Amino acid sequence: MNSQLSTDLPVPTLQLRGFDIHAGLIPADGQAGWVDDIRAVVAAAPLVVPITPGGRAMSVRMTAAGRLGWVTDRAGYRYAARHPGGGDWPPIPARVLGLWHRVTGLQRAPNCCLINFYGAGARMGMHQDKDEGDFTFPVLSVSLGDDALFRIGGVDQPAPTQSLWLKSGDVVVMGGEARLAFHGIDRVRHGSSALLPKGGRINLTLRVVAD
Ligand code: MD6
Ligand code: FE
Repeated sequence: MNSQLSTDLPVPTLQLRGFDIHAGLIPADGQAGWVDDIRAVVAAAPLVVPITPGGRAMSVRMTAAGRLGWVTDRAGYRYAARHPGGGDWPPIPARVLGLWHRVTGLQRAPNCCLINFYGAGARMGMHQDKDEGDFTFPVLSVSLGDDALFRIGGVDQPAPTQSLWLKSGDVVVMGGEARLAFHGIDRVRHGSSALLPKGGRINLTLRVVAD
C-alpha cells in the first residue's frame, strides 16, 4: 500500500498549508477533451441538486464516476454504490485515472471521482472531506472552467485561513497533514473562462474510499 510508481512526480508550483498546488498542470489545449469525458459521465449519471441533512439545497450540482459516489440527502452524507436516480455510476475516465497516477505516484486507483458543477452564484462552504473511512490516501482536485476563490484553513476550524484563485487546468493535492484540513469555495467568477460555452466551473475530486 502507498507504494510509489515513479520518482519523477510533477513538482508543485506552490505549497500552502500542506496543500500542493499544480497551477496549469492540464494544458489549455487538452481541456476540451476533459470536458468531453465529463459530459459523457453526466449523460449516464445526471447532475443532481444535493440536499444537506438539514434539508437545504446546495448551490452546486453534483454527480460522480467510479464504484462509489458521494451523496447527501435528509438521511445524511455518505458514499453510495448507486446514483440517487438509480443505476451504477459510470467508470472513471481513463485520462482522469492517468492524472491521478501521474501526480500522486500511487499504484492504488481512486474508486470515486466526485463531480461538482458551479453555475452562476454557486459556492461551497468550508468543510472537511472525512467520509472516506481511510485518510492515508490524498484527495486530488481538478479545476476546469471559471476561476474560483479557494479558501484553505487548518484541521481545526478556528485556524486562520488563506485564499487563492484556482484557474482552469489547476490541480490540487490534499494529503498528509492537510488531508483533514477545512477548505471551501467562496465564489466563482462566472464567465471568466471560455472553456464552457455558457460559463461555469467543473471541479473533480478523486478519492480512495474504504470498501
Ligand atoms: C472545489 N474542492 O474546488 C471544491 N476537496 O470546488 C474541494 O472540496 C476539495 O479542492 C478535497 C480536496 C481538494 C479540493
Ligand atoms: Fe472537499
